[in-house]
Amino acid sequence: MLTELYSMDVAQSEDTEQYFALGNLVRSYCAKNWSSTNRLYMKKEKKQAYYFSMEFLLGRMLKSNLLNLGILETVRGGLKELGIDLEKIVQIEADPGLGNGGLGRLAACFIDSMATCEIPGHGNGIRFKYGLFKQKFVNGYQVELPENWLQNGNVWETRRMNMAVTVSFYGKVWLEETVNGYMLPHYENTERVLAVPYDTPIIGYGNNTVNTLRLWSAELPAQDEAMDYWSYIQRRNRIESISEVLYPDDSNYEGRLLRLKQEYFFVSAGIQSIIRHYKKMGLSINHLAEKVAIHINDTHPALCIPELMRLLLDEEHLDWEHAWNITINVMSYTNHTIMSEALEKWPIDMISSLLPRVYQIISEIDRRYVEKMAALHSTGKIERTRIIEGGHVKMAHLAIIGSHSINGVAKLHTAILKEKVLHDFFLIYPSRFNNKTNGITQRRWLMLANEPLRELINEKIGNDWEKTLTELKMLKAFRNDEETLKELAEIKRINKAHFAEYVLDALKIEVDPDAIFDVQIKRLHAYKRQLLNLLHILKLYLDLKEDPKTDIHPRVFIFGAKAAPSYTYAKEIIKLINSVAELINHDASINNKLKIVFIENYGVSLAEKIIPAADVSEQISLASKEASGTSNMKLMLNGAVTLATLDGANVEIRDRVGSENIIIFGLTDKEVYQYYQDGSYHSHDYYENNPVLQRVLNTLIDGTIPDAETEGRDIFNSLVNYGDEYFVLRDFDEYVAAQKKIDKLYRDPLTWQRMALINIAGAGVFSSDYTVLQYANDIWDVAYRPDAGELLN
Ligand code: 26W
Repeated sequence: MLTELYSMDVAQSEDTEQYFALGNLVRSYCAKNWSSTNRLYMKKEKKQAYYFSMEFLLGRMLKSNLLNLGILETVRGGLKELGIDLEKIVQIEADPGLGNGGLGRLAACFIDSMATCEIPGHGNGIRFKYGLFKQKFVNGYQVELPENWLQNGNVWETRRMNMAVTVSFYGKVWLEETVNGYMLPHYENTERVLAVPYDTPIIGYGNNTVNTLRLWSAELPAQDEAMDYWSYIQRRNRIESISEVLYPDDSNYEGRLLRLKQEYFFVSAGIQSIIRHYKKMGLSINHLAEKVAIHINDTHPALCIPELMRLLLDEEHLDWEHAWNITINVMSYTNHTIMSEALEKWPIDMISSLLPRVYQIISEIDRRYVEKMAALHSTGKIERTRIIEGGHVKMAHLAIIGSHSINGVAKLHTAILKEKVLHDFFLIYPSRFNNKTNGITQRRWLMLANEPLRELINEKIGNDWEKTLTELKMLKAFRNDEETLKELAEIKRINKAHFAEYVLDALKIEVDPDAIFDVQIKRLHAYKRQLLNLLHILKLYLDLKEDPKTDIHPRVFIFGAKAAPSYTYAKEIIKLINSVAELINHDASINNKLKIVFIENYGVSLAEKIIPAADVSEQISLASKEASGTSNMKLMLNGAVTLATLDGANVEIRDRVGSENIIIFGLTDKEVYQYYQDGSYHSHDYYENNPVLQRVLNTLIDGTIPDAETEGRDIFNSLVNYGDEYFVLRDFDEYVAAQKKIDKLYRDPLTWQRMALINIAGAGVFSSDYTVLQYANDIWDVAYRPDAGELLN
């Protein structure tokens, strides 16, 4: 392959050529299974599920492809014989950061699991030219740089020009009755965009299934090239910008036209290509819902609903009732957040001028909804739930009204949707609501990221768990086996030493692998409360300053977090953490008892390094706000002990490991809602009445923290004087007490390792294999691996 690609032999080649040669080999190795999977699906007319997601946060693919193909060890060994280190060449691959956080990574775990569980399921999204911005710290401030991940090419994708489709924007539309009585739309002056698919094979683990991730790129259609030069360039730039950048917002709605264009672009292209493919099987459009399921990952692809209606009405000439029936049966929707600032709603003017025909259809869906509900529900409820209201189109309402299934992502989250956030809808459509607790793939997050742990587990209980993760429960038999617990400790120590090397190399910070590695890795958001973590660190710092003999086990606090570039408050928190790190890491009197490591540019590849090295998993969001969380699952699977509020999936983690093996603190969701109801939270009182907390908060404004005056002051005010929206001060004491407990437990190594072991043993239910099987069974009604049925509880 090296010779074919680069006309050189191994001795002459460098890492980059070796990486691309190997990548090409792997791709051709799976090519046969890829086409035979497609042929099989076609021949058997298998129902297909399509996961529509704005984001797929894939991470590097070379090793996961090798693992799933079952040739990781063979290739590693073969390369070694040639004097090549696999670990070195996998680093060459750009980490495709086509997602912000949890939602995008979930989509990536799901497509891996669908292929593994032999579910005919594929991803559909956008081939962003630039991934999520690259984060750099300059003087402690976050600076965003472009992430040009495609610069050196992408071995995994195949451009399929013959499958390109056209997506139309703008223009005028009017309806005209044809001789056979159809109302047909006529379009004038539309802007046409060519959507070109790039397909990536998604390889199942230990089987012959290879599904497809189809990502769309926006290009100028060929016939438009006959224009004058400058108009051509301008138009090309405008069109190509559609698939250029991923919006860096997480849980924050940005009402921008380009974003709406992106959403319609991949929705329309995806649905057109699904229908085209469906029709190739020669089936009548009337049976579409028997062969196709479309999943809407958060509201970003909610235009799937009017777009499918448009195609069924205008192209297939179905009548409204019939088309609507099909649409509801095809569509299902997952909600990923209850944060009101994340709820997408588009101004009528924007959507009606960009997508005139789609807007007509949305209006008609809304009109019929109101009409139908009038006899059944109060006007108040109808007004609160209709799609078009207050000059906006509410995307969540559209998604709910047009889907047969609406799910939350953890038990608590789904309960809150039913009882609070979507209560009106729950009363209207009770049977549509269901829960699907998130999951993670054990292949990337244990088998690849933590090879020593994988080996130890295999030694103890065999390798059935690799296919059936709940088998990890067998580890419980070793809970009192000192030898196993010590081996577990050794592995953690190795992983920590490994990560410490990276930290020294990349950040020039020396950390002690015998310290507690306390990890909070997730997007920076006020509700996730990185600030609570920081206030506790400041408390320890003050304790040590006051009495250097304060008895605490040394700690390394590890943060990884990007802030949305427009989220000023989150960026201030980043600067503050970095300033506190400056202060503490360079204070000799602290005697290395505290260190702060804020990893730059946190993403999938860094997560793979950090998670195996973690002792403590910080999951400290304000109860009710974190829909599920998935880093909590990855960290537990790698033997970290969770320090958590009863939020999202933390509740289910507690149920699995028992209260003795997780440290829970803080308000419950019920208490939070109670506070909202009686408006009785006054953060200022906590500042006034709690001297320890007061002393800690004062460091934000009294010059203790270097070079962060403005940030310190703003953050102080937000907590003390402006109401402390996320109850940081309220939960402070309980958090400090919980951290003390961690300190004590850690100093008893056997007890600690027993907790770690029980966490690993209990993590089995959080495999995304189970999650996707439940989607396949309960929502999509598609087939799956015959022996997987028993995995569904
Ligand atoms: C429109 C802007 C925008 C962008 C992204 C709004 C909302 C989002 C996502 C829904 C944010 C997100 O990633 N949510 C996370 O989804 C994970 C997977 O279900 C959950 O585990 C996290 O708790 C949730 O915050």
